[in-house]
Amino acid sequence: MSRILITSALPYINGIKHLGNLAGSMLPADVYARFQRSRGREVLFVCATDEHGTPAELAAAAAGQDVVTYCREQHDLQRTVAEGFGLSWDWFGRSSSPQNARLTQHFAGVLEDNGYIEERTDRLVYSIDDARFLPDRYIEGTCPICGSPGARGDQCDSCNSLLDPIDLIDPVSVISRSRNLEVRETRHLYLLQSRLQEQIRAWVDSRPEFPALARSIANKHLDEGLIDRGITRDLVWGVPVARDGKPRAGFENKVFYVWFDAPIEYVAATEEWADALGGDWRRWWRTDAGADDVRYVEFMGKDNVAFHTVSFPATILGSGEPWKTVDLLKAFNWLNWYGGKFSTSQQRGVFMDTALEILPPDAWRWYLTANSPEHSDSAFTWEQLTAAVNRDLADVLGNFVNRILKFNETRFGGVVPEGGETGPLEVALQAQVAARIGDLTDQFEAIEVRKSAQALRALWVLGNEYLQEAAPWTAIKTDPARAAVIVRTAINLVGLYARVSAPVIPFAAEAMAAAVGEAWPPVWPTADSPAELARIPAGRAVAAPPVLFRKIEEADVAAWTARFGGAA
Ligand code: B3M
Ligand code: ZN
Repeated sequence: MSRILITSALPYINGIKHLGNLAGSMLPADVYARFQRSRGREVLFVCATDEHGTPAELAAAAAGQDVVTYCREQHDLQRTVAEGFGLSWDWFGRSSSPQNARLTQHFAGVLEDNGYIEERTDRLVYSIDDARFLPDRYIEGTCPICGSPGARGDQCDSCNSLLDPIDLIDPVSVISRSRNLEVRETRHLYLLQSRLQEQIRAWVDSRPEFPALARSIANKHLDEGLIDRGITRDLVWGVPVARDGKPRAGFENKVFYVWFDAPIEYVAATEEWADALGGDWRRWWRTDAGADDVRYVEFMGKDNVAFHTVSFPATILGSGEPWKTVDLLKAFNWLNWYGGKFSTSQQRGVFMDTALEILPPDAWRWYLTANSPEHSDSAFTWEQLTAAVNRDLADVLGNFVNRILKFNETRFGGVVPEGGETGPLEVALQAQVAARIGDLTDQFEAIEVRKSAQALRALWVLGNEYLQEAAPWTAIKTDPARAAVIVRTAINLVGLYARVSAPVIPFAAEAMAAAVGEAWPPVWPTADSPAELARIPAGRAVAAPPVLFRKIEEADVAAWTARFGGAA
């Protein structure tokens, strides 16, 4: 499989995302995309803002903007911070695109033709004071399943259950806080997931690459029995309920539910990309157009897994059309924030925009990769962040790079020296480098995020160990030719580090590559470590980069704690 399609969960449009969102979908997806590109694979990495539904309407109202303007502005803001973090999407689309409207209406049409959509009369919560129905997040109350207060109409954040607004205990309108609510009848479209139960189970079973977290969430829903879901809402902002340009009678004031059209945007974003840049989107998504040899990998937080293992597959499989489905669904747990969760609604934690005000992107990328909420929840702490930056990046990697390039400047005039033959220390180094590159490659391939970081750090450590043992500062006094071999070898390690570190810390990696004249974008090294450590030839001018990683001081932590909270 030489082509890889990568998507990360589409960030909601309602504001800049927090570091938990970054750590649990966008960042690991980007690391994987960068790794696979450097392996020479054809990669298409798409994302988009998820713009429909009640969260968008509510956030626009809170911002005093019309929803169209709000979404356009927020999309641009999210794009800017994503660029700041180096997220290398091939396309960052919008679920409000015409492509998505067309595709969403198409899927609904064929699903209905195939008997998987029917119109039902619903009994829904209507707010008399607001003169409207209250779908999803327009209503709050006590969770009927776990009893926690503040559950939203569509989902309980405490127990992660998907909810039906009508089941909420003691409900209240989010618009007016009115409790003057009643149940009224209205017509809606239902996706008959119950009829697709066995097909979806067979499909999940046919995905051997699903990691445990994704599989267990899928099986939990399948074992409980799939229920039919309303896929339209009484809202104005969304994909109109229409077919072939004709609005559906009785549905003129309704739109498709945001979770129906959002995953379809993965496809539509690819179409947006093709329309804008002249690619062929079918080649990535239609198995009748070549997508059979695409490997499709999705990244998301665990709260999104049910939608991607049950609801979206219901759409795809129910269509009976030859669509590509996900091969590997990499799900993440939560990054917690000091005794609770990061929270967008409560502005608790550090958000992507403010994060970049206090530290460069690579510091965050490294910390969030090394401490990824991968196989269990992980806790953000300023101490761990400090350790990751100061010890790993500054002391291990940055120090090595600077030390050797500075030494080369003072002793060899900044030109890679020729010297004599490599000796036993270099042979031993080559063997270790080969083993560790092999391990790192395996961990990146397996999308073992934390283990990738460990393997990368293990490679960095080799450089300092080698310098410690080889001691070029001693050799230079007695055996300059020997010192030259050490320096040349260590400079080659810098070049190698630039290439293998690029998926995780692309900015520093590019600075390192530039320092030693390595090509960019980087090419992943082979297992032939003698050759990999002899790429940078004698005679090339190299220069120490400006400080790669500034250390975090105690005063920084004190200032950040005061600004963002989070005391030990
Ligand atoms: N926007 C949920 C979230 O932001 C949602 C993901 C959509 S993926 C198709 O967590
Ligand atoms: Zn609950």
